[in-house]
Amino acid sequence: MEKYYISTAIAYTSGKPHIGNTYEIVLADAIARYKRQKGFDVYFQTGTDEHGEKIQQKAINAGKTPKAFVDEVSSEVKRIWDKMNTSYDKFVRTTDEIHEREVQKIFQKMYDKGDIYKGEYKGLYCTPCESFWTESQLVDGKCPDCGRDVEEKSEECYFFKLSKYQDRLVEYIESHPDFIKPDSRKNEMLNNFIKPGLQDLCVSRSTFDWGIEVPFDPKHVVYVWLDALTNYITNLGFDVDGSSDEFNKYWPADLHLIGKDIVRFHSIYWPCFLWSLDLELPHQIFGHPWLLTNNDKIGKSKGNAIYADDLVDLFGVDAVRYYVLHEIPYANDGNLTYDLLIERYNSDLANILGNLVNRTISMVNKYFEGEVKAPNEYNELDNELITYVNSASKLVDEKMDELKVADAIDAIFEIFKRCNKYIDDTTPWTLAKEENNDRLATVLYVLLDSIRVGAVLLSSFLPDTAENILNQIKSNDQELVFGKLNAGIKLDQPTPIFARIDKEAKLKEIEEANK
Ligand code: ME8
Repeated sequence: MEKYYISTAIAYTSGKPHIGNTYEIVLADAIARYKRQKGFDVYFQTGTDEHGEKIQQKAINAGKTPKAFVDEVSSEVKRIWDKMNTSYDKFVRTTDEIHEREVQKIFQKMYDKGDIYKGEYKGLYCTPCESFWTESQLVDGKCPDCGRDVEEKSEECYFFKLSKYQDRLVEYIESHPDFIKPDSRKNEMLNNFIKPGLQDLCVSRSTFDWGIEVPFDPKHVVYVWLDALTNYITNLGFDVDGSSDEFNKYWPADLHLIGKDIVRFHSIYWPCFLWSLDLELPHQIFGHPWLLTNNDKIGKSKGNAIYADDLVDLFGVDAVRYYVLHEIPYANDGNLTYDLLIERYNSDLANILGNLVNRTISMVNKYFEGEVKAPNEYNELDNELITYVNSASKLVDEKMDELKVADAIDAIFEIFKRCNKYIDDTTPWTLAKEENNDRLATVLYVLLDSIRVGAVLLSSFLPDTAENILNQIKSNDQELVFGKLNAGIKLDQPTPIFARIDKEAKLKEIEEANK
């Protein structure tokens, strides 16, 4: 069985993850589930990034030890990932003993090899981003990543010889067009960061101690990005002295799914660290766009953060999954407001999907006492729908191969849209009135089995909804071709999915709750 290793970024344990962070795990989950459905042996890893000055400061502010603080936040992250019904195989923490031990061995190996050396760093430092910047990288004198103030800082530190790998990196990226995606991010990395010249990277800190100690110089802790990036290999069993079978099976990763703001760390530092360890590079780094709320960047400190668990309580898991998967285009930022979410919910989930399933099963009950009748001859109208249904799986594959998840969902919803139109065109109630039971049987069968194929395809994206629909039509047939539903089975009365939301009332309820 072909393997597929997918990872998300590991979330900072500086606070509760907002809906933007949660978008990433849901996106990864959809891809992981899709790959499993395609027969891949998937390893899906996520987790939390727990060291560094920022987190230490947060813990102090909260009156807690760093460890107690990160334990709490990490379990909150995990709780939300679970609430979103994500199917990760491993949740790693950078405070895991296996990780800490291996990071020390990695640092030692790089040092012994001559890739890490001791020096002094002077520069402009952004504490929230834990990054040093050069004057020319600043934007309006501020941190180019977060826009906050930077301060002059100088410290003794260990450097990683990034410069040594510059030519190899340019050559690699240029000869592997799929390594950094989307292309706009690749070009940005090459032209703005790599080609202008890579400076050696300060990979230790001595001004705080919440980190992994440098094994041969314990007043230093390992730079948080060297610590964090290696999560992709340590928990899987990479070992400087001989790695586990699991590691050898799954590495290199097929996809590191991360946000656009951290593509730089993954496409510059990470490859060079891996080369230093004589490891292969991951096949792809995909920098997804951001989710904005009210068209504004979400910031924990801005007070505009929307949290996934609150949304789930209001709308249900699959409605939230649907929104984030469908409304964030491949390369541009997406926007989330309660208003938009309710609109999408009503137009897509309630009207197109929920209503279709409900209507169809109701008609089977009304006209045939719940019995699924065998179809008779198909006419042109039937064949038109059936042809689309049979092509949908290929359309989804094409979109998913490019990680165009929203487009893949559109291709699936096209089935449901066409089913609704098919009901309008065939008017089953007229057939019933005319007692044209042969034709009515065919129409209802075409609808039911189109819904079945749609639901099977939907299971990577909205797993609970898909299961619910398949249960209601009493099918566990996973085949993605039309015509597999058994005739003769008896369906119960439908249980509605995605009941319409009264927008005004819901917005009022949210406003009250937020007071
Ligand atoms: O960056 N929309 O952690 P993090 C979409 N610990 N994605 C967003 C987002 C938004 N509004 N805001 C953040 C870190 N993200 C590091 C990663 S990996 C070795 C270390 C994404 O908690 C962000 O781009 O700040 C990142 O991929 C993930 O959420 C975690 O962000």
